[in-house]
Amino acid sequence: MNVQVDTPISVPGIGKIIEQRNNKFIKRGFDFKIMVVGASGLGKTTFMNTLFSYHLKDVDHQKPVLEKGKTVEIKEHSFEIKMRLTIVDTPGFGDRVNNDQCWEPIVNYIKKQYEDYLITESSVDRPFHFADKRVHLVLYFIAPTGHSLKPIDIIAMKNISEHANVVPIIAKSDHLTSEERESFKQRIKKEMAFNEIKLYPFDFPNENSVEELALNSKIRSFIPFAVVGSERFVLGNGNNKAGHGRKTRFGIINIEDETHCEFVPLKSFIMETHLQDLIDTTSKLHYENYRRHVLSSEDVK
Ligand SMILES: Nc1nc2c(ncn2[C@@H]2O[C@H](COP(=O)(O)OP(=O)(O)OP(=O)(O)O)[C@@H](O)[C@H]2O)c(=O)[nH]1
Ligand SMILES: [Mg+2]
Repeated sequence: MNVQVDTPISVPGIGKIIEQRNNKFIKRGFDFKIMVVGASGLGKTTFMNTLFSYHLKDVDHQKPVLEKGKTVEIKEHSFEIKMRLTIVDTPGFGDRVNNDQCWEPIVNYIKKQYEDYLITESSVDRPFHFADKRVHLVLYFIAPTGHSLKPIDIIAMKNISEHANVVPIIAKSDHLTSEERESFKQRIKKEMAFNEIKLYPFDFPNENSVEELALNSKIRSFIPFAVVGSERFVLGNGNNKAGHGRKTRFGIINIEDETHCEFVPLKSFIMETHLQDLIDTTSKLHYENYRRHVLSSEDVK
């Protein structure tokens, strides 16, 4: 993978900072684990295939990265592309009779990775380098209803965000007009603030530079990112370039065209501008909270 800083999320002076940060990081080699969560059939698997096809297709030009069709179990798929990338695909919410606690297997999975990490880290003969299997980013898929968040989304995001970096996205945003998309975004933002859902990115004013804080607030202006996924290549017409896209009755949606959806800024955010910060925040904030909680409850025993 080539981590070049050609970000559409531009903030003056940020390019050099990210480049230096990422270069150091890549030399060391690192693990990155991304998980997709949300209601059934919202395009989670398709979106991962879209996002990573650019990096992984070279291995096999034909096959999508993840198996197409309904996802029926939490499943890890690992790849070596300078970073050790793991995608965790999960079955959609809403498939079970009782969906009240549907976020629980997700939280259990995240905590299990912390538990394993803590055991390895605390062992007497711990290896100098060991695999980091913690989840660094949870992309939470919201249905493009245009109305408001569903109660299940609020409770799921609230619970998951206590343990990991959560970034919500509006799935299948080709179902919304530009106006609907904008007002839906604003409503979701308000509902998330009202419900005190702690979303990534987090500001650490003592550690972050002015540029990094400006970049975080730019990212917040996008959240929830409105995206479209596609495993297919479409030919361009008129002003459209060829690229990943969807052919609809009304024309072609090119997912890399920023007037169509926010795939490009989201890709840049995950793979370039915030890659290292996602890993650091997992370690310094979420894992640390877990560790403190576990060790302090052991003290009590
Ligand atoms: N219109 C539209 N359709 C999409 C989009 N992304 C995926 N789809 C279609 O939606 C259907 C479901 O896609 P999946 O990727 O299997 O959805 P999923 O969320 O992984 O589904 P589960 O694993 O069952 O939860 C497929 O027919 C996709 O082609 C999108 O952005 N827009
Ligand atoms: Mg799936």
